[in-house]
Amino acid sequence: MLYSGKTYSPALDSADIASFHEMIMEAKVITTLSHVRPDGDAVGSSLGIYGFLESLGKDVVSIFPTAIPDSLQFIPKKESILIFNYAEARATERILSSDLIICLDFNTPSRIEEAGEVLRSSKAKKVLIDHHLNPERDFFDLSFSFTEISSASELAYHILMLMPEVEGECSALPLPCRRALMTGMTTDTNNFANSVFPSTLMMAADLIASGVDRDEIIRYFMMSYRENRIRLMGNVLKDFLKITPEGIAYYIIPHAVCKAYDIKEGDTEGIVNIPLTIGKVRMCISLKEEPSCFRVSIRSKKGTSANYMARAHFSGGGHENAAGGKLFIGTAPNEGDACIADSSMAEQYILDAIKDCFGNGY
Ligand SMILES: [Mn+2]
Repeated sequence: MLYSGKTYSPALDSADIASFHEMIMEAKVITTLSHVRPDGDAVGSSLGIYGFLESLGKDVVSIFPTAIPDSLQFIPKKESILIFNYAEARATERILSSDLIICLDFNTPSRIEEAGEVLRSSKAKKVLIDHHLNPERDFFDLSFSFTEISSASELAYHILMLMPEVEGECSALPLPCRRALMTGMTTDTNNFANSVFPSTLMMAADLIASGVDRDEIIRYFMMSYRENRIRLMGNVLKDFLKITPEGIAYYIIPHAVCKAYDIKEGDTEGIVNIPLTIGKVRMCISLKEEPSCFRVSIRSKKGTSANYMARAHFSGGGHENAAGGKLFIGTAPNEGDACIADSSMAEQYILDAIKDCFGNGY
């Protein structure tokens, strides 16, 4: 007997899908917008939606608040991308003159810095496609927000599959669009290591069957790092990683070390996952020193909440087992100066945060 096939997808409301489609049809100028320091999911979900809209003949531009890392330069048409920080006037004008803005892979305008302020003052219809906890639903005209899903790219995929132009046949989407969605999902799951659901595997199966080359994606995005990144990883794991008796791993990467290894934006990503492979480690907290603050990245195993730690102590948040934030701690040389990040103060702060979380029966 032939396997009849079964589909898995998030519980998307058909009225929401219909209203999203109607917004697309009515809009002349459409913009996709994603988060600061865009990762694979931000770029993948944006270019996935972009590809679909372009195939409908829409005037569409993708905006990212800050630059896209070199490893993600799989952009179909560079002229259709705007980086807010580099082209602020044009990006502002675009956000303000759009009829429809599709926000991908972030949950509130506050997460995207100045671009968020412009977004708040835009009269465009705003649609959210996201998988983070605690979305600011009231801000959006329509929200597709699910946390039981691998990535914004996967959510975008399921939404696109329900568009009347696609009707569940993913090969109706242009190949670069399918490739972008597959890339976003693959990077956000850390190559199927976390947040994988039946719907995720179904998406992967359909995309591979439709001709998306997964090997090429892996080679391009997970096997083309610079040597310096790996050398830095070794240094961090050997010299900076500490593990508390509670099973919390943490490290602070000093700015001078990043400089010595000529580390670029995105190069330190992924190091935070490595200590989690140690049996006794339940959570890993990564701090990277920047001139006036520490960039914080937290990963945890099931049963320990990275999101709680990020929200309670690092002015951030994200997902239950993957979250981020910032820590402003240090001393100002003179009153009114920006403070200089101080590593020993930061270490004490981390230890207090761990004590606080675990002391409260967390
Ligand atoms: Mn994501």
